[in-house]
Amino acid sequence: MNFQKLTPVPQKKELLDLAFRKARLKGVQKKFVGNWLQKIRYKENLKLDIVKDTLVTRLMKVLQEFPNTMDLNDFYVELIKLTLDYVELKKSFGALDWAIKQIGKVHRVHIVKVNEEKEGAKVKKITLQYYGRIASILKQINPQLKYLEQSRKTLRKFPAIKELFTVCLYGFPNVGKTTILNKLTGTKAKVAAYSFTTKSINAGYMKLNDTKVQVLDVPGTLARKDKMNDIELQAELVLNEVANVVVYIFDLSGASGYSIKNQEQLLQNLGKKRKVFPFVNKQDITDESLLKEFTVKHYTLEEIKAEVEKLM
Ligand SMILES: Nc1nc2c(ncn2[C@@H]2O[C@H](COP(=O)(O)OP(=O)(O)OP(=O)(O)O)[C@@H](O)[C@H]2O)c(=O)[nH]1
Ligand SMILES: [Mg+2]
Repeated sequence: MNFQKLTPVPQKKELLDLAFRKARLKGVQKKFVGNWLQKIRYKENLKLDIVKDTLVTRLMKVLQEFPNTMDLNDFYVELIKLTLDYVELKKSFGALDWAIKQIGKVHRVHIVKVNEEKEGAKVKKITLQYYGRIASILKQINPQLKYLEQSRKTLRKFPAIKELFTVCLYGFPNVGKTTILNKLTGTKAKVAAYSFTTKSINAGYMKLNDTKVQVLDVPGTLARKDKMNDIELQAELVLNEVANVVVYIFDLSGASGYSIKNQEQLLQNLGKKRKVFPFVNKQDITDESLLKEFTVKHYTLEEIKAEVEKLM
């Protein structure tokens, strides 16, 4: 699923401006034949059609583009539930559906009116009434259009996760997860000298044994289950739903600001559900004595790659 490509959800004003402008232009451009009353009727019929078609097409496009949770894998369904109001989202789709049907109804009613009206001057009034009804339908779904656009902006930040063998880089903020991702996969994700640089999940790919392996860099977590923010919850979700292997990154240098004890605790919290390979980063700025005293069995990146190859 490619959430990045979702087009912005058009809002009430934009939709009305577009539909009415198109109708006006076509009404002026097109030559109509017949007597005076017929010409007016044709012209107003055309305007009514254009407004309906423009709006219905746009609203349908929103419905078609948004992901259907039925087609998504568990990871994305969970992520949607964590980051969006799922009920509100469903309601918004319902509201758009309702609007599409309403527009169709109002269109049919006014077409009949236009074709039955005998006085030319009144035909134009019917079009104006129609515009009013259409505007009021859109006004009613405006909160939902807003919610969908807000949701799209959230969805756009979802990682594009593929169904491949997956290595997950995990550890406290600022320990160097993104740096390792870039090293392993040659991606250029943002690295910075302060915590919480990574605000969503970065993905990169490397080849092992001629097979593409997905490497995910998940945002630093403080591991307080009760107080986790959306991003931290995303990290948990990746660990539970997607990761085949975890590379747990230590920073013993003190630069990241987390004690070695806390880092060991977070490693233990990972449990034994999946294979975890500890890696000690920032060795260039770490006291040699600390490295010597460190008792957790750890691996070099080359060793980790070799271990992963065995597990694939
Ligand atoms: N000296 C040294 N600095 C490193 C090393 N690896 C990473 N850094 C620095 O540590 C800082 C944090 O690195 P990131 O890769 O952004 O860390 P992160 O774990 O992704 O951080 P968050 O996304 O905030 O959780 C940056 O300033 C890096 O340049 C290393 O091996 N040696
Ligand atoms: Mg990072």
